[in-house]
Parts: sequence; structure tokens; C-alpha cells
Amino acid sequence: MTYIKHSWAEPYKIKMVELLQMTTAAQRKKALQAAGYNTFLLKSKEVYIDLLTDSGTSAMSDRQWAGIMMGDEAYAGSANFFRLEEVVREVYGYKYLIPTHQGRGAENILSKILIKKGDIIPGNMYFTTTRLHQELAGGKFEDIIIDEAHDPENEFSFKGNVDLNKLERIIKKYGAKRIPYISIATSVNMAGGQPISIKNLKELRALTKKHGIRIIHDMTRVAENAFFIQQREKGFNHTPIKEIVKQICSYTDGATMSAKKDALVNIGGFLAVNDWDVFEEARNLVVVYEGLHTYGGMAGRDMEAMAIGIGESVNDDHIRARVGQVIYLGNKMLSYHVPIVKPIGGHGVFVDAKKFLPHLTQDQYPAQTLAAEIYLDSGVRTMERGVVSAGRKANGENYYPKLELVRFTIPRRVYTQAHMDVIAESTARVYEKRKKINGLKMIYEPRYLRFFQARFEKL
Ligand code: PLI
Repeated sequence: MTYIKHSWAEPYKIKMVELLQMTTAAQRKKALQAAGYNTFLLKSKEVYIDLLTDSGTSAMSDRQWAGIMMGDEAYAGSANFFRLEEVVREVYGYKYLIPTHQGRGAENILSKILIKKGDIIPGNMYFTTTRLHQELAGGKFEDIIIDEAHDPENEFSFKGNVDLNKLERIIKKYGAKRIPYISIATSVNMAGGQPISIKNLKELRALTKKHGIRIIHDMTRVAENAFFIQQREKGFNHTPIKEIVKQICSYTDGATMSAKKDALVNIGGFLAVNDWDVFEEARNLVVVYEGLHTYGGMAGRDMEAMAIGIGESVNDDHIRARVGQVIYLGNKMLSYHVPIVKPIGGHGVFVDAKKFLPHLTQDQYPAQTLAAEIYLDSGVRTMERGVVSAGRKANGENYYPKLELVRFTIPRRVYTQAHMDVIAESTARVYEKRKKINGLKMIYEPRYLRFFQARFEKL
């Protein structure tokens, strides 16, 4: 008997399509020069397959679109807010909800409430906006992720884990009073979409309880993290994603959420906490920075779409197909010997630019260069996650992260397997001519989050 492969496919079919613009090599060269070799500065019409981010780029379901029509656009007390509050309690278990326009709105409010000048915020690797809000509030971020996370080749299953020894040393050095909370991301973005385990979270909870320190969860990609727990962690193989997600949240005291990722909406976010005092203060501050506490910068229809999206995000079939597509692309890149971060992450494939372009120093921006070259080859837009994204310290010195990566971020429910093939083949073509690729020089650097607007020239 011949062996017949048992393939999986997406648990949806396509009802509407968005037409894409195809470009020539000459058009792409011109567009890239005009954009200062920064893929953030390209116009989306100049892009064929857009892997810049998985943030706000997901395709909503027919149910979510139906929800859009159910928007209760009242300034105060919108019905959609109360539904969202109910869903957040039911799916994530957090008691109090403060809606915000997106994740960084929640980070701003939380940082302003909890951080005092001179405080230390340990976290499992930095994220750009999260760390900046911590710093603007007077705090200092300290990295407590395990060393394995900084090594693209290390195939440890839970590279998002916290090194508890590193944390204990920090508590000893500064004292628990100077640590308002530990910042814990699920599916650590800058490490390549790497998960944290339930075991590690439990141990972290026990340690922080001993010292009376809160854990604040960056739950932007919590469902993708739950998928890796289901696949890899002993005892969770038959546990539904929904249960794992709730369990993860139960070890933390509150969360910031960019709903533009896992929760399958194009805009929106929230802060959710269990502590009444923090909630009261946040409900006060949200009216200063976002909007009234029952909309926080979102329209009623956006809150309805988010409530529905949260439900869809913790469906086992959805998450298997979502992460499965990322893993398909990663394996295809590996088959062409392209160096990528291993294990393959949950929201994108991260190409190791240091290995790809070993002849470039970090000051010649290997990841920025590689993202530009991939766009030139095929119109595929990716993002730098290396020295440009890392930015500068408060004293003006550059951060030099160990990881110098190009992120191929996959929007949810948007592209097909054929698109994945085109992306991998383009990357392989650039890999073949890698020795001829020159680096870049930065010619304009904005003060905050420079990667968004910096401009470069070819060396
Ligand atoms: O883009 P926001 O403001 O909705 O969310 C900020 C944010 C917070 N935490 C994490 C882990 C993120 O990934 C994140 C935003 N990420 C973006 C935009 C990305 O492209 O990865």
C-alpha cells in the first residue's frame, strides 16, 4: 500500500479577495531609494506580499464583520464594552478591563501608575514600545530571559522562559521595593516568537509571591504561546488551547494587550488587572490619554469585533493552522539552507542576518540591509529586528543586541501556501548572491523608536 500523507488545511474558506499590485524590479529599486532603505517607509501599494508585521493585518471573519454592524456608538456605556468585559473575564480571567486604542496605550497607562523614578522592571527580553514606556516613566528594564533565547541555533523548546537565578540576583541587588512588577511576555517577540512554559510561570509565581512582586503579562500573542505548550509541554497534549490560555493568565496579576495580533482585529487593545486600586487609577488615567473608560479610543464596533476575535483566537483548529503556516514557511527556508531562528516561532520566521551576511559588521546594519534586498528581489516586505530596532540607551550609547534578525511576520488568515513558497524562494535567491551584498549607513535618526522612520544610504 502506498503511504498517503495526511495534510491539514485552513479551517476557513475565502469569501472576498483584495487585489495586489505586482511591481517590476526597476519600480522596486526606485521605491526603496525613496523610502531611504527602510521598509517602514514604503507605500503599501509598492508591496506584493506584506510581512512587515502581524499587527492589525489579520483578516476578520464573517462573524466579526457582522459584529461591526452591531456597533453601539454611544459615548458612554456602549453595549459592546460590556460584552468585551464579559469575554475578557471569561476567556482570560482578568477581573477589570480598561480599553485602549492599542497595546502601547495600555503600556503608557500601566507604566505611569506602577513605575517610579529609579525603579527596575525585569522582563523576559525587551519589546520596543514596552521598554520605552518603562523608561519614560523613570524605570530601567533588566533582561531576565534565559541565555538560550539569545542564541538563534539553540533549539530549546521554551526560549521565552525566565532565568530565575538572574531574577533572584536582581531582587537581591536592588531590593523588591524597587521592582514594581516583572514584565512577562508570552510568545516573546524579539526572541523570535518563542514561548514560555507553564512550569516556568508557576515557578516565577512562587518566587514573586515570596517577595510580594506583581507579574504583568504582555499577552499580545498568548494563544500562540498556548499552542506550543500544548505541543511540547508534558501533561498538556490533550488540554484545549482555551484552558491553557486561562491557566497562563492565572499566574499573573494583570496584562497589557495589543488586540491587533492574537485577537484578530485591525485596531484595539486593553489593560486588564485584578487589583482594584490599580484599576481605579487606570480608569482615571484612561480618560486623559485614550478616551472614556467604556471605549478607551475604540469605536463600539471595534470592541464588538474584538470580543468575537478573542473567542476565535482560542479555537484549537484556528491556532493549529495559524502556527502551522508559519512552520511551513520556516521549514521551506531551512530546506534552502537559509539560517533562521530555531525552533520556528509562532508569528513569523526570523532570519539570522548575522549568519546570512557575515561580512557586515553590526554598524553596517545587516538586518536592515537584508530586509531591503528581499524587497528588491520580490516585493516581499519584512522588518528589521536588530541594532536599529534596539535603539539607544538613556546615555545615548547604542544597544547592540545579540540577535540581528529579519522578521517575516505572517498576518493571520491572509496569505496562502503559494505565497509562502514565493517568499521562501525569494529569500533563497538573495541567499545565493549574499556575498555581493553591501551594507547601509544611517543618514537620519529620529529620537524615539528610530526603526520606524530612520533613513539609510547604500555603502
Ligand atoms: O502596536 P501596539 O501598540 O498595539 O502594541 C505594542 C506591542 C506590545 N507588545 C508586543 C509583544 C508587541 O509585539 C507589540 C507590538 N508589536 C508590533 C507592532 C509588531 O510589529 O510586532
